[in-house]
Amino acid sequence: MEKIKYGYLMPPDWSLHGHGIDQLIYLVHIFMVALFIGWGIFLTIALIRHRQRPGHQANYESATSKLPKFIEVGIVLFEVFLLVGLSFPIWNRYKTDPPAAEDALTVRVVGQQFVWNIHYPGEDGKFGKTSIKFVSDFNPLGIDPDDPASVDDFFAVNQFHIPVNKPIIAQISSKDVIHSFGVPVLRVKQDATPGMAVPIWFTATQTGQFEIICSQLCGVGHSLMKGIITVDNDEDFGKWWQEQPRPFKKEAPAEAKVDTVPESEATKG
Ligand SMILES: [Cu+2]
Repeated sequence: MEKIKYGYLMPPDWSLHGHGIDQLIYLVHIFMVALFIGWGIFLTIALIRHRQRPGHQANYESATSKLPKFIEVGIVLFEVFLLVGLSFPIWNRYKTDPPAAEDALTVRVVGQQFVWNIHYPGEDGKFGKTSIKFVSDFNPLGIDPDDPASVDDFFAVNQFHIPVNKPIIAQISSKDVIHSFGVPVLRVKQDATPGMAVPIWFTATQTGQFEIICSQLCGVGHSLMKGIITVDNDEDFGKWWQEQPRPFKKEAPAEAKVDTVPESEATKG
């Protein structure tokens, strides 16, 4: 995988929705720098002007200037504007307007100490049922092998392939502790909580291989909990999709066996 050079600024943004998030982050940084410089100047003036020296006595009456109060009120108003005026609309646009399921690829992303399991629904678009009783080394997601919807399902561990320029709906969940599904270049971050499947959606605009990182301290192997998200063009994605083995496909169709039963036996009873 080619190493992404993040540099000193933000990682590159290769998502459709990330622009607003980046703008907000930059704005908050500018605001914080302004606050830092302002408070630094205030502190320096206070230290020099009110230092101890002969012939000066402390004044126990508080300052009468209204200026600090106005500045404080101004800061509070600006923070309210950041939250209500800017953050809420971005959140609203990003979080409350899911793409139509027909236009999107829906996958399940299930965190586990310390890997990411990706469950694809196969051609029928339906996920096979899952249950804890089917979980094994070969079936980490516990997909029910007898559910008809499982036949074309497949899963991948730490390898998340998606097509470029297509909306992806990812149901984020966890098998054990709280993880957090994070893809910096797609501006995606969502906690993975056991017992919950939280849908998120995003559209990648650039092909390539990027890092999935767990963004929530989840145990001793937390720092190793990295996956790779591969954004393919449609052709490569189609090829990859076809190549994936379908572990729950029944090799011998049931009809073939019926043929071997003598007709007299089959019609008995
Ligand atoms: Cu984790």
